[in-house]
Amino acid sequence: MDYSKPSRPEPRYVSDAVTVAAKILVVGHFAVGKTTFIGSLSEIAPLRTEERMTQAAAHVDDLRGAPDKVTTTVALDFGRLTLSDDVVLYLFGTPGQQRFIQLWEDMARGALGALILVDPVRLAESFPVIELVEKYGLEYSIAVNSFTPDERYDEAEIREALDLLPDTPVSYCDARSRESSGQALITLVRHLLTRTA
Ligand SMILES: Nc1nc2c(ncn2[C@@H]2O[C@H](COP(=O)(O)OP(=O)(O)O)[C@@H](O)[C@H]2O)c(=O)[nH]1
Ligand SMILES: [Mg+2]
Repeated sequence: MDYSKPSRPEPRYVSDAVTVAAKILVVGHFAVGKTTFIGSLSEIAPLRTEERMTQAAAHVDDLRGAPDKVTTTVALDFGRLTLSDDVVLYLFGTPGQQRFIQLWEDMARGALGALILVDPVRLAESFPVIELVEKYGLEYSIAVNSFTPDERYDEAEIREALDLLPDTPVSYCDARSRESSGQALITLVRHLLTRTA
């Protein structure tokens, strides 16, 4: 038994009590932590479609800020999280690279909303992602993935840089932590509930 990992339920099938299933997109630019985030939260072994990056991708995917990254998601990440007795979330991680734009069309269909992961030191890379989410009319919240937890990035500055509406929630998370990622997701779900109520 590996006690270093937080214990989590690993039911293979969704409980019969589940009456609400919601599709949530987890989006963000390259290397912002999408695969890590879904991996932390999913109660089923997350489906990943990672491929080793080739030299050819070095020109396309900007490795600044993630020099150790050796794989990249070529299609999507998929995970599942039972939120309460009757609510289950399906998490779809969508690659942020511009060349995957066609995927968004399919991914956005039927989605309740999107969690946009941002890296506070690479905010400009999030502009095209936010644009896409808005283009598909998805409600969203922002999760600032803190790669350097000791450094506190000012929420007001992030809001201004990303030109967010006052009611767009901003939370801080560490995508490697189930607890922290869960809080960011709950912030999004609360926001979605106020919008659909
Ligand atoms: N320090 C730190 N590293 C992280 C965090 N989230 C992701 N990483 C690392 O950043 C790299 C990119 O993450 P990944 O999930 O593959 O990004 P993706 O391209 O958005 O799917 C990986 O090496 C992760 O282990 C975090 O919150 N803190
Ligand atoms: Mg990925």
